[in-house]
Amino acid sequence: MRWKQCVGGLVGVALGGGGGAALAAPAPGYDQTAPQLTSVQVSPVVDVLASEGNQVLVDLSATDNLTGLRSIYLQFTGPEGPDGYTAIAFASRSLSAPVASWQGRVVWTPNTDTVPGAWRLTEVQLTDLNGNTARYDETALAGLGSSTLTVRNAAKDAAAPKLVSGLLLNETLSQTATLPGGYSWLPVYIQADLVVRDRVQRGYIASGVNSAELTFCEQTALPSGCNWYNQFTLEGSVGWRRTGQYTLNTSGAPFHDNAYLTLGRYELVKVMLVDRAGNQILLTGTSMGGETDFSTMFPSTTITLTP
Ligand SMILES: [Ca+2]
Ligand SMILES: [Ca+2]
Repeated sequence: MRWKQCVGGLVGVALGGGGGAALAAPAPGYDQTAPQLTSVQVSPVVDVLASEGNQVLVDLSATDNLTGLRSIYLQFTGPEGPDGYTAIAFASRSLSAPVASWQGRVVWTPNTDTVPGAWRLTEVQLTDLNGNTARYDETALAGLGSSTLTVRNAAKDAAAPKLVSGLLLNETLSQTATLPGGYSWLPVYIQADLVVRDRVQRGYIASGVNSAELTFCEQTALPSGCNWYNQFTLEGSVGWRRTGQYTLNTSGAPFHDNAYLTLGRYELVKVMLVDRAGNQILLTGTSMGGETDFSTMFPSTTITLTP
């Protein structure tokens, strides 16, 4: 077994035959040298909604000593997406015949799901017909031309939904209530409607509201104003794509889900909204030290649990 160091630090391995016996040396003149990148140029701006200029064009020049350049692989790194992960994209090209000297183009086509913002070409790999691979990182690429670009994508939803208003459909719930006509063990639900807005732009279905969660907690004299041992939530999801303004129904069964709940007055303290692109916003009520005054959006913000 023979280890060899390729350009850019990638380690490759060449295996000989012989079932573990001493390996034969490569034939004289055997190509063990990876291709070399001599220049790189990335188109600086791409707009995914443009009819022209919606592709990232990467112009490259490379050479190889003997067997010839066979394939090119590119990796792009973008901004952090709404899911909290850094966006990554790839492009590659195989040449129909290996060449000793090559000038050409590799294309990456971002789409309406691509995270907009500043992107970088962070890796180029060149492989010759013998499998020797040269790997160029971001630092090496910066010395060979241009490697940064901007992706414009007005179709990508990067904004969290907005809460317009809300209405608590029940303001009291009795511990001994039963569902009319139902078995005694069936839960009795509390419901709230939320009017929520999520964007539409340029005729594209951007994202749309996906789900909401309301948290109520028992009012206490604690400094936080909230007894977190006594809380319940109402939840709702849209189930299909709805953009623009939409009334979302949420519900929960306080006594069924939390048998330990004490009776008394519970205050709406948090609203979480999530859209289909994963953007989310957590609104915290002023009673909890937050910035959202739910009393300006809801006619009433309390639910009372009674005997
Ligand atoms: Ca070579
Ligand atoms: Ca949105």
